[in-house]
Amino acid sequence: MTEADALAAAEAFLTAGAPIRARRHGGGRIHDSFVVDCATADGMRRCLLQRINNRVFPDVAGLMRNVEVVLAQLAAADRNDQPDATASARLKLVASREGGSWTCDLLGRAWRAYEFVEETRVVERVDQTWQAFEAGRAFGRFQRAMSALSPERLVTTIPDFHHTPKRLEALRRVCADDVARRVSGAADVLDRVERHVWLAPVIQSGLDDGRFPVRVVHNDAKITNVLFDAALPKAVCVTDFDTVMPGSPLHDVGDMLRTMTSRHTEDDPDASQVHVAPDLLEALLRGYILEAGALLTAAEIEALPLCGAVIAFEQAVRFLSDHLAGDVYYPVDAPGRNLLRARIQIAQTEALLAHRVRMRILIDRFLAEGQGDGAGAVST
Ligand code: GN1
Ligand code: MG
Repeated sequence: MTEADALAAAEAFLTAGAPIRARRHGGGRIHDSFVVDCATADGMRRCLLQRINNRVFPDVAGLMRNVEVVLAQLAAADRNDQPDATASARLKLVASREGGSWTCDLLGRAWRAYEFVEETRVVERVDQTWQAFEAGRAFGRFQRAMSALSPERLVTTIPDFHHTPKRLEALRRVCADDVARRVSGAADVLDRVERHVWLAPVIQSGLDDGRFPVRVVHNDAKITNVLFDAALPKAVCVTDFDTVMPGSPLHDVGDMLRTMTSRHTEDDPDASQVHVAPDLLEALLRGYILEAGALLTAAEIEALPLCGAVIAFEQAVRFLSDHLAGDVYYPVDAPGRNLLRARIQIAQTEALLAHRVRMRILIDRFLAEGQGDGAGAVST
């Protein structure tokens, strides 16, 4: 996929002005993303053009209907929210010339475009305490907005996406096949995965037996899916609605704990440096509970301290499976990259497990503060 392909594809959208240049954009592992400059009478306007990966999302029409429903729900929530609300409605799709929210080119490739959200930035590595607080608030606010949306309104774009036991079964199958002859070289990570298999059913069993309600959640609540203000210490909105589907808030909190409590990226090569930073942990939980604490049931609250370890474990299993299968899902810059990623995630799993008691204390404190004096309680 070249920048020239992207520029040609941009012509199919009603962009503000004429597309004149396309540059590859780093964000995301699944789609090909480009920033397209469009010349208008008032200067340059930009859009984010994405070639949708239809191997991962075969039902592109269903995916894009979901995105439209989610955007409409966010806009409605913003209208009803506080004046200083995080403006999720700033995300807008650019209509295609045919009037839809996406197009298919002559080669059968699916494309969509968003207006570029100017004066924002993505944080790859959380290094400031306020970033964890703001990101927790942003996803908490997102969950609150989605709480009014019935799960039946959305199609399931990827079945069993956070079904951790099925992810583990898939790993076992890839190990048995060993098509890429990589199992022996991954023995250390496989051993550590085995030690933590008890984590696999923790969230899923609660969904299966009805202890945890099924709700519309983001499902990819990682730090790089938050847009921060370019100048001010605040989050503007969350992005990437492709996996917004029925699930559990525990999946989202798990992804937040996995990606926002350590001053690391998923791609750092050195797993020995993985840690849970107490300031980030506290800020994240405080921000999230401030916005979404009142939504949760007693059973969900009970499970919160474990969900980060469950989702880090699941992500370790996914990276490891992909490594053993020969890097067929996640793009890599070199062979072995997915194994390094799996090592980071299993180290994160262990670090999060070691902080369970601390999390329980913090969660109970923030919930009590929210209910006690009303400060920070959910107020819509
Ligand atoms: C993928 O494409 P991106 O970066 O939004 C993946 C997530 C993983 C994540 C790990 C559809 O997300 O589930 O947690 O990578 N999305 C899909 O970085 O598989
Ligand atoms: Mg995603």
